Amino acid sequence: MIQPIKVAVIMGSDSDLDRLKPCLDTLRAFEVPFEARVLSAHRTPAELIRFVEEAPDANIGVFICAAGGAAHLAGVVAGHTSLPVIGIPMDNAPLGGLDALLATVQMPGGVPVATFAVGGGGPKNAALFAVRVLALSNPDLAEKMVQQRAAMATQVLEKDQKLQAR
Ligand code: RP5
Repeated sequence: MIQPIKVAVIMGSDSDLDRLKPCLDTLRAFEVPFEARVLSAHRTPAELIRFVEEAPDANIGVFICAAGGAAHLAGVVAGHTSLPVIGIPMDNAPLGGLDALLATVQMPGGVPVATFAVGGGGPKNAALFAVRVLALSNPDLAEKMVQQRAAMATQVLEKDQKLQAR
């Protein structure tokens, strides 16, 4: 039996977990299997690299990496894999996330990290982007994505009608 491709969600600390809830909830909503791990580019470098190198054997197809402060997690992962890497800068450090945004997004040419917004829709959009990557080879997932977009549009139009009826 063909195993579904998984998403690896790596966070630099368990203090990132609450902010990642919209990301994990979105993956659950699409019934995308994922593995969530706390692994740090700085505190557990050897374990992180081992996990990244073993990922293809674990049927992992996409990485989502969330870190704050000196957020090197996504970049280090991207340097050790050819799989797509998505970065989410966390805003739980004293500089409010700008530090993490710059550390995540300013990658050298040749080592891409698809970087999403600090706070707001960032964690959710990171998950939706991972779903879109997997949907390229999964027609069921592609159909769910179409349905999700239609449902979102319906919700907005309902709100518009309510506003006009006031
Ligand atoms: C980063 O440092 C983590 O991703 C986290 O966002 C931040 C603070 O970590 P803790 O000191 O709360 O463990 O590596």
